[in-house]
Amino acid sequence: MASECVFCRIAAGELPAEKLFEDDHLLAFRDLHPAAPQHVLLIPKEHIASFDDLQPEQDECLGRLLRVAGGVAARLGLTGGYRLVGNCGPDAGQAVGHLHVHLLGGRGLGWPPG
Ligand code: DGP
Repeated sequence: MASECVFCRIAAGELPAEKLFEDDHLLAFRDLHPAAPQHVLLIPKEHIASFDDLQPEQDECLGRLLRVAGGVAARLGLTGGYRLVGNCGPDAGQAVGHLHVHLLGGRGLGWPPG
C-alpha cells in the first residue's frame, strides 16, 4: 500500500466509499464526482500507478477487472450500454496515481470524448 494514495486508503478501509464489488484483489466503488448517472471506479487493490506501470504478472488481474466491470454494469441495470475509460498520464487528465477504470452509464455518452 502507498500510504499517501487515496485509492489505497479506500481499499484499506481508511477512507469511506460506496463499494459495489470487492474481493481480495479488486474493488469497485462510486466516484466522488460523478460524470454520469452511474459512475463507478474499478481498481486493483495493489498499488499500480498507471497503465504504463503494468507488469505481465498483472495481466490476469486486469482481465478480471474488465469482466467484473461488466458484472457491475449489469447489476446497475445498464442494459443500454456503458463506457469504460482509463486515463493514463497528464494529457488524459489522470488525477489519481493509482490505476483505475471508470465505468460510466445511465445517459447517452458522446463520442469522441473531450
Ligand atoms: P482520473 O481523472 O481518471 O484520475 O479520475 C479520478 C477520479 O477519482 C475522479 O473522477 C474523482 C475520483 N475520486 C478522487 N478522489 C476520490 C475519493 O476520495 N473517493 C472517491 N469515491 N472518488 C474519488
